[in-house]
Amino acid sequence: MRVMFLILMIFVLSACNGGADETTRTVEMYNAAGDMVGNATLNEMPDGVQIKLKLEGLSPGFHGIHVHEFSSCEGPDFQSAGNHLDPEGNEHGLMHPKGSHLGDLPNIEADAGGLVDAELMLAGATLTDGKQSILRGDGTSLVVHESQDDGVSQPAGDSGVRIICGEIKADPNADSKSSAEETPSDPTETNENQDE
Ligand SMILES: [Cu+2]
Ligand SMILES: [Zn+2]
Repeated sequence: MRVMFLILMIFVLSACNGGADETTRTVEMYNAAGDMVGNATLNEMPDGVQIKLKLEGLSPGFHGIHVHEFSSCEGPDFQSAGNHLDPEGNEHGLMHPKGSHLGDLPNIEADAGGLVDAELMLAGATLTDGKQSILRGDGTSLVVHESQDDGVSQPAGDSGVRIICGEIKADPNADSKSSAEETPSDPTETNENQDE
């Protein structure tokens, strides 16, 4: 009886962990040279997804930032991320009368030292299921641009080239970078044993 209770508790606890993955997510951000330059923490909120962003190494001033449609950040140009996430078929820009894309965000500002410490809200989006989810399919990506987004020009606010990208993966364990912390269940998977 006690064993059954323990098994039940373990099941309940692991189910809770699974739920937590859908309401928060940490995204590693990489520059065009492939260096990790910060991270973004995503949190599910009643009116959208909150993005807490910390970056380094930018040019001082404003930079456009958007959620793009594919979970793929292949440098140096990050074209693999696709266009802005836009499930409703809208125009680009938070200031556009027929806007905006679901993935559109206000500009971020880097200080004189090139640092960004920002808190953004991706209004109307969710980390859970549905059309507005940024974890749809394989997921999406968070892309920072060289210049500022003017909020109205098509298709991307005239914000210039893509300089930093982070994959927002639907399955965070699918990437080898994030699964490296896990202990391999089979000893033959470790490098140490391969040359014996
Ligand atoms: Cu963009
Ligand atoms: Zn857009």
